[in-house]
Amino acid sequence: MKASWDIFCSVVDNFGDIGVTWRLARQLVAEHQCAVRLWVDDLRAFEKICPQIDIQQAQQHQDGVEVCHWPAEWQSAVAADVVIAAFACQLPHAYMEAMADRARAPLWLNLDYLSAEEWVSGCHGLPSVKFRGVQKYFFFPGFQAGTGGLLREAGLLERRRRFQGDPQARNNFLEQLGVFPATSARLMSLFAYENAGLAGWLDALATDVQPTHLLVPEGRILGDVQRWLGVDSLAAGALQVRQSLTVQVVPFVRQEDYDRLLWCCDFNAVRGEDSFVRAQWAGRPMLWHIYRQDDDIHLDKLEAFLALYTRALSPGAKAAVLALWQAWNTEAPMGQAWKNLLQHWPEVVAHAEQWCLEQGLQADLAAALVQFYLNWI
Ligand code: TRH
Repeated sequence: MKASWDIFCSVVDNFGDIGVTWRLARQLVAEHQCAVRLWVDDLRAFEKICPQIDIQQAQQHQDGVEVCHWPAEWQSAVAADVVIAAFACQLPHAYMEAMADRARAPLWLNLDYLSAEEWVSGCHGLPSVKFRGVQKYFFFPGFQAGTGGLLREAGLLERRRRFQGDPQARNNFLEQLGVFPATSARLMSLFAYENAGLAGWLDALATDVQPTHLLVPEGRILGDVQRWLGVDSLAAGALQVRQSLTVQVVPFVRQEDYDRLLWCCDFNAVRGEDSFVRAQWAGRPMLWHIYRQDDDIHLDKLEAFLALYTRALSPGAKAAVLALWQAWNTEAPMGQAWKNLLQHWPEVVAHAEQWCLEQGLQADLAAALVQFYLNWI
């Protein structure tokens, strides 16, 4: 019989929590024939990345996943064989009782945040707390051997390469978004939190000899874009030209289309956790706006990732990548850092594909979870 999986997702903010769990749920169904229930407490956030969700329905099926609204007042439910608490969310007490009441205890996992820090491989798979004899385990995604790996659907990289090798597919996709970049333009996407460093970067793009067409999905960075452009409001469809720079606001699209957007671009600025991983699978140069945490502990995570990511670069290219990522994440002036990166462009382009290939050799996170379960039973 198929193993049953319950994934609990509490949307803390933005779209990363649901972005990750929705991807995982679909992949467990499609590639591992698991019966998956995804419990989400905020269907509106879900609807943004998956518009076919009916936010009025407490229970519905999407892509083979049973999507359930996680209500504030928990209704009783039978516990599954495998229970995943995403990003350390607290399960309903009654559900934990149901886990303990099962004839055979379920496998209970905390799916943690993604980090490249070294301690992660030491903690991955370790036991955490117990509830009435039910043991919880830490499960850490990661970039290195000994971690749970990264979410990556079967055939993703092949699909991505086919798309990138087919100019007609790219044009058709961009056309649907109303995007018609000049052939000489560098196409870039910008998905980021508010960032005071943006103005200096846009200045550098506007005065560059090569034109840039910058796609900005509707979201938190728009205020900074507006201020730089000197306009009062910007909505999807808005297009503004300043010297060499064309800025175009694009709608927030479904998750699959955001992947295509990343695949189309020559450079992607991303944020959080999920878009960060998807930009790596796009195989194109990128810039990460890491989610800010108290006491600047996010900067340690940033350093840890940069140490891995830049390991194979020449000293000059490495210094340029480090300077750009550090400037963006400390809201320091970006202009000179961007110009320096352009000096190393061919190397940075080749490296993005190479990094993607290397990461693609790891077992993916869904497969690692299923293996963990098989080893446990
Ligand atoms: O939205 P994020 O900032 O999400 C998170 C949350 O803040 C979370 O609490 C935090 O823990 C985590 O970051 C680190 O960034 P992220 O993770 O990249 O999620 C964005 C999701 O939105 C991702 O699944 C891609 C999707 N997306 C679309 O589907 N369409 C779009 O147009 C865009 C721009 C994104």
